[in-house]
Amino acid sequence: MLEQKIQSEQEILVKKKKFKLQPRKYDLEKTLIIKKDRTREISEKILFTGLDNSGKTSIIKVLQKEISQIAMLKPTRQAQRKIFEYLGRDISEWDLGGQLKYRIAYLKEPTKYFDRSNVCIYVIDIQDRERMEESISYFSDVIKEFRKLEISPLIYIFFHKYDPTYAKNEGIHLEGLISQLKDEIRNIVEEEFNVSYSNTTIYDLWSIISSFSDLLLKIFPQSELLDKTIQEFAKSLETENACNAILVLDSNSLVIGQYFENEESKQILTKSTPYFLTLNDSLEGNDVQGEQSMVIERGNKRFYTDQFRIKRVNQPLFIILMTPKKGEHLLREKIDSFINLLQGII
Ligand SMILES: Nc1nc2c(ncn2[C@@H]2O[C@H](COP(=O)(O)OP(=O)(O)OP(=O)(O)O)[C@@H](O)[C@H]2O)c(=O)[nH]1
Ligand SMILES: [Mg+2]
Repeated sequence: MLEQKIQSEQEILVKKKKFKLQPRKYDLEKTLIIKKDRTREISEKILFTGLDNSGKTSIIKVLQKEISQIAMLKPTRQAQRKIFEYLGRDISEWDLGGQLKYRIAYLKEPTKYFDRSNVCIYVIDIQDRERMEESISYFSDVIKEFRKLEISPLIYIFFHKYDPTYAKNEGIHLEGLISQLKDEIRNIVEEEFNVSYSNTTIYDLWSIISSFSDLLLKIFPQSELLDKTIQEFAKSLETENACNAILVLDSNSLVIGQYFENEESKQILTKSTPYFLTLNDSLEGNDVQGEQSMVIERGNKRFYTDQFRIKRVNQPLFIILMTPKKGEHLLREKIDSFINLLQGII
């Protein structure tokens, strides 16, 4: 049933895609570009921008699993560009150093820095109240450049340095500041841009990984279908195995899909995930699907983990399922058929 439904949705998606990509007959050049792009994969551009010292490079270091380097960071000079792979697609990540001299330079040459951006992550240091006005003013400048370039990238505002102890001590004052900032941002972008907000901190790695994964899933065309598949699979298990949570991650620990029955399950699984990944990495295996699987029981929970490969991606993907311990063991075939479905979509 599930497989059938997913298949028909997949067909619809393929049809939609075909329809969209249908080149006009007389436009030979366009046809060639489309063909080239379909084999080479279109590269997406993600901008990290905001004032100096707001934490942009630190966020990137978390995403690159180079956390130990955060303590030694120096201000970024000009724009630093890196390419990384997400589900077989090349994504270029631009870290725009935020010192005033660089900000002035970017605004002078907007085409060079801002053009063709698919996503703009604007980082605001919420602990630096003295520079709020400056930060909002620069955000407004960046939006103006997007308007001039006639592009409307997805805007992600990271209210950064939302450290657990700071947030606890500041309480409603901090929430007040954030809602005031949201109002100002809404006035600047009006209806033209799609804006999302996240509270992030390097003291909660998940806050960064999940926000970044969320935006990648938005620019990844199959995301809706992928998400549906995971939700449906989780629900199909409910009666027999009562699945509490599922996470599918890539080799950079970025989330490809997720399901959480409730907040408690989310907390348990997201906090324990780094440990499962470390355990998995430290055990040798021959990389055959199923051979890397682990079942771990602790308290009243049971965790199933496995690694699997998909054609377009060089590195293996990782899946973790959490169920109550009291239920029956999950059948291996169920996990295998779920992995097969994912392979079909990704
Ligand atoms: N308390 C706290 N400090 C952070 C956090 N993230 C980064 N920092 C600190 O903020 C400072 C600036 O971080 P960077 O990542 O270099 O800032 P940047 O935005 O890249 O700065 P430029 O490169 O000059 O534009 C460093 O001392 C970091 O350790 C956070 O979540 N909480
Ligand atoms: Mg930097």
